[in-house]
Amino acid sequence: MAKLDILHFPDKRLRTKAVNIITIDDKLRRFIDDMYETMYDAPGIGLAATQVNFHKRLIVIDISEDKDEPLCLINPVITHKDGVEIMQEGCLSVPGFYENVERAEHITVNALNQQGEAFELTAEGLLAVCIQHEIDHLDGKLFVDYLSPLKRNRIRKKLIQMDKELAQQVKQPSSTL
Ligand code: GNR
Ligand code: NI
Repeated sequence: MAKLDILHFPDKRLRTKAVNIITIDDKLRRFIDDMYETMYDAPGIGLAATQVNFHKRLIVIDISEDKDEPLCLINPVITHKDGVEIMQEGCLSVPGFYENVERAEHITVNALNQQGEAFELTAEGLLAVCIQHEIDHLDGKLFVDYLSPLKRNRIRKKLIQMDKELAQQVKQPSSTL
């Protein structure tokens, strides 16, 4: 198992549109395990492959309190949406920022599991929000895209500054200062 690096907004690679997965083999299953490790370690309730610079249609989710209900969706497609729900969202690719986003309240999604078997899932509440947030990632979309340009630009500038400082800290660890 390995923890993967998560890309941060405004990294252009987060704008890549992911392609469908054709072969579900042991190599992919090992990668899915790495995605779970990365998500649980972060910690987050979901992770899209796009966020770890792998541009295929794959997401992992676990919204359970005890972090024991892993859910993997390969090539997910939303076949039905209804209702409207506003929820405060965060994103591991936009660390430290939380804003209200409007999504569908109920969804039906079709996907493949880690064994390559097709399944259908209906979701509402946090799970529905999370699935829509993750599928957006696969399409190169981020929750900040739903905010005003003013808010988005403020977040962009702060994250560029934060990542610059982080890179400096890596070059000069406190022990050597
Ligand atoms: O950990 C996460 N929490 C979250 C909260 C509200 C709405 C969506 C999310 S997903 C996010 C993890 C993440 O960035 N997934 O792409
Ligand atoms: Ni996200």
